Amino acid sequence: MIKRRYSSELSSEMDGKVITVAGWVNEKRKMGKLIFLLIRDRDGIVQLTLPGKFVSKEVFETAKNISKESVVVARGKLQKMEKAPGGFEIIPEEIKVFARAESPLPLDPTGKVPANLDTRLDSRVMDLRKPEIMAIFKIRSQILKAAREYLYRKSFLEIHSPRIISTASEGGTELFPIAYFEKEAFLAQSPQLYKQMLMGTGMDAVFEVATYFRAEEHDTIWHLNEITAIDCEMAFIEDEEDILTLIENLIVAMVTEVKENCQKEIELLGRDISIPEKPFLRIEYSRVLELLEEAGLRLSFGEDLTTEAEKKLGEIMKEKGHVFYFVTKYPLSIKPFYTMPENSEQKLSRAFDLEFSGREIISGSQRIHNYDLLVDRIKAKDMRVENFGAYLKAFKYGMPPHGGFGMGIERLLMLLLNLSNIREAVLFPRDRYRLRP
Ligand code: AMO
Repeated sequence: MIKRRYSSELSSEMDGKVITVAGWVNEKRKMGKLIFLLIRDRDGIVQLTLPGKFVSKEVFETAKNISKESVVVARGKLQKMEKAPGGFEIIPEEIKVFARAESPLPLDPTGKVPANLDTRLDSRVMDLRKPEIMAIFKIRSQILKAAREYLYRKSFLEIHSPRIISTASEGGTELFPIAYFEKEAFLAQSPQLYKQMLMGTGMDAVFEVATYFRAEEHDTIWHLNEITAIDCEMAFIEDEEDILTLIENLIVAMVTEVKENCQKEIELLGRDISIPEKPFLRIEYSRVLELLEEAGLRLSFGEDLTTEAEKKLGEIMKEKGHVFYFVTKYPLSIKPFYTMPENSEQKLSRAFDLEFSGREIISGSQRIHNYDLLVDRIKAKDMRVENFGAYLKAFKYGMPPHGGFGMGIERLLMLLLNLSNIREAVLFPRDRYRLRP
């Protein structure tokens, strides 16, 4: 490794020390016999000051000819300088150019020239050089770390289920077919069937940071075709309430960690994050219909909440002081085949969603663990029982009561950071029209 210091490790108290820094030329200013190079690294910006009189001719010439965004490493004495970023500057004795950036640049990483999201995503590497854009991904990393740590503390086992599958897990239509030798195969929509099968093994609490592939044709600010999710399943639950409690604790742990460890990034984004209060409200689907009707929006029983309905509900909840709230007891008819009916009437289910300011970020349920009921429900959904042979087998020989959920990380980030488009929360998003970079 090249021995260097990050900008965050430097301060004016190191006055007089010889320091090595490395990064990209964020800006270059030339004023006669004086050149300023602003060097950007992962953590911030350091100013190199080159007074023609005090630096070697070679170093001065290198700085003079360097293009913006070139990669350099520089060694020199740190000096206190109030006007410079961080209150210090470095007078370089040596500057080495590792890679010269071509000009003009496809995108200006200083953000002085505004660009729309499509242009930014086309030049994503340049876009990610912007500190406020990189901040989103530092927060994303922190949020996943917090989730993992919380679940490990609660004795969940991290698993990896197949990403290549032979049967739909979430209903049938939204699958990406792939070429898999002579067989029919698809990219996995979720780990659903596998995490449930594991409940029959004794691994009674599992999670996966999973990729969902969804061949949905939506082209909205809320939808992606490749999604990252935290997918959990646990056995020996009493009912879905056990899962709701886990979710509350997990969300609070995740947001708390971000707030505590990402202050700089939150500031860069100009956001304010508050830690949600527990317990989150539980509100039954039928009550949601009543509230919506009072607000002038009529949905009939059995309809899923539309985007408009979710938004309206978000407004109603906001007035009542709720940011996160669970919608529970959904009609069985609109939930997947594996969902546990509320009772023998089979009208309601033990499925729920977690809403965050008018948008679903989690869905989950208690699952059916009885083999015969599961077969009935597969048939009731007009799905072919023979496609579920390996899955059903796990229910024949001892399956405990269980349940779980899937949490969309991009949706969570988008809402938490108030991003205007879900694509902002993915390094290299995949949508209907975007397969590159
Ligand atoms: P579901 O299909 O509701 O449930 O997905 C769970 C969560 O994943 C996110 N999500 C999406 N985010 C962006 N774009 C999409 N196209 C998209 N699709 C889903 C959402 C959603 O709440 N197997 C169940 C989970 C379970 O019951 O355990 C499932 O996949 O945030």
